[in-house]
Amino acid sequence: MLRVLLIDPKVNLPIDVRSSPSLGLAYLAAVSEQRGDDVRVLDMQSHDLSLQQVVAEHPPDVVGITATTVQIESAWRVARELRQLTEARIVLGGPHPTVLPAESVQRPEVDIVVRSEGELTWTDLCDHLENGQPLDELPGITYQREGKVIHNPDRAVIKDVDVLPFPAYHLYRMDRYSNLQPTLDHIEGPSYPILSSRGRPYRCNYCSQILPRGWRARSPESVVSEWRWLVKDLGAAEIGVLDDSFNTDRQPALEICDRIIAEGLNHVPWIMINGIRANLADETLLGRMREAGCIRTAFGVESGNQRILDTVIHKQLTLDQVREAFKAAKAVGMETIGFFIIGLPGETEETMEDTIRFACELDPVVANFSMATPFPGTEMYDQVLEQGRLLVHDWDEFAFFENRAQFETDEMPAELVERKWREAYRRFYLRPHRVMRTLLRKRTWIELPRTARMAWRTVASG
Ligand code: B12
Repeated sequence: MLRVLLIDPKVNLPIDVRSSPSLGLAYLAAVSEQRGDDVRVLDMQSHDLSLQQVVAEHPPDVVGITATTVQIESAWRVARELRQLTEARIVLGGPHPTVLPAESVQRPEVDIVVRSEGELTWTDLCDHLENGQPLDELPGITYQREGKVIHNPDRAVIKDVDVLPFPAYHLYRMDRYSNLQPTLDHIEGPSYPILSSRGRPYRCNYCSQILPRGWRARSPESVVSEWRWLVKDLGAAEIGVLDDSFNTDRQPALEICDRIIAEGLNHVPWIMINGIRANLADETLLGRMREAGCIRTAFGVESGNQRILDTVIHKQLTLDQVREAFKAAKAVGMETIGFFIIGLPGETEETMEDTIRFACELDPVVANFSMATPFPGTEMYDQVLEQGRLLVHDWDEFAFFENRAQFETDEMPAELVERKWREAYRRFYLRPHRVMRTLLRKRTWIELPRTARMAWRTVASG
């Protein structure tokens, strides 16, 4: 038994990231408890406890810190502070350290990086640390030995994801979270995330992927038993499906919906947070999802220009398929969210214009325009280093809802991308029927001060 502390460091972003607990850490906490460890989770986003307080109450043997790119500097700060407070081994994991493990282990405040999927490596690592075994045979980690960075071989992914325990939400203060999409809904009661599959069969050039290509679905029985637990035992008032590709295979997706309906769990609303594949979203599937309680789905549209979709981001999607999917979702009474990217490498003013027009044509409830962000480890990152100029230098700035373009090329200056991005928001949201629709949503009034602040930031920065 080890005393384990798992930390989700703070990140400064204009969006609300206190929506729900980090699923990755909740899974790690669950497997650690299964191993017999005494686990504590600290979500620095939503808890105001100091590290001193937590370490004093729960002196850890090992600390695990999660980090995306925009969170990594904060993760290092936390690790530095912990170094002063405890002798515990400090381990980093998550999207950023997975792609740049050496960068973290070369820092004196970090001992080990766990790369990619974490559950098996984490429990194996805890076994090794507890028994004082050497780390050289342990797959999936990077560490330093005698001043040299050692990358042990990769660990194979978990083939049967059904074997994992349910995430350890009892270690979270659920009252500290808002609901999953607080600008759209006001839901009394806790919101929980769920993951029905891991990975994705497609590989778009902008997408940060830490798992090898491939898609592993849980069985519908396993997914629905977790769903039942969330609704009946934990009192979920809302569920957010976080899959990268929920509808890669429509048969299990349909079966999940059928079981939710058959068990009468469909009174609890759920939303697809991360987008489903538009080319696989027909009216039958969407209708069944709606019947099972899904009130809203996102689609990763990215661009309104077919050349950009085909040759730049390899999206394997046609604009007509996207049109059909939005039509089908609206036909079954589901709300839609569209994710769009402005300023992809190779874009021109015309292609960005196509994206703005396409967003207006599709007319989702929410259009999310992000400026293209080249995350390390992606094809886009390499492309930008080769053909363009990176304009941001701190990892803190790799967030795509800021007002600044993060790179430019000779053909696509930052000023143009920033102008089209602001234009996208103005033109999408300031259409008269949009303004009416926004005003008619009950939630709008509760959110008005915050929305006004965001809108002012966008417009004033022009
Ligand atoms: C849901 C989600 C969100 C939610 C988070 C809700 C929440 N409370 O968790 C919201 C909407 C708030 C969000 C926000 C953002 N997100 Co987000 N999000 C996701 C999404 C779709 C799922 C995350 C998830 O739960 N995965 C499932 C769990 C099981 O996997 P995991 O988190 O990776 O954890 C596993 C491993 O990474 C590892 N691991 C993780 N941490 C640790 C720590 C230790 C110690 C160890 C040993 C192992 C380990 O083990 C875990 C279990 O296997 C991912 C895409 C994806 N498929 O992962 C993007 C993703 C994580 N998000 C991304 C981004 C960019 C953002 C934003 C920065 C967007 C922005 N505004 O600019 C923000 C900031 C988030 C932040 N905290 O820094 C990127 C990160 C890329 C990068 N290199 O940084 C991803 C990968 C999407 C992508 N493909 O590009 N996001």
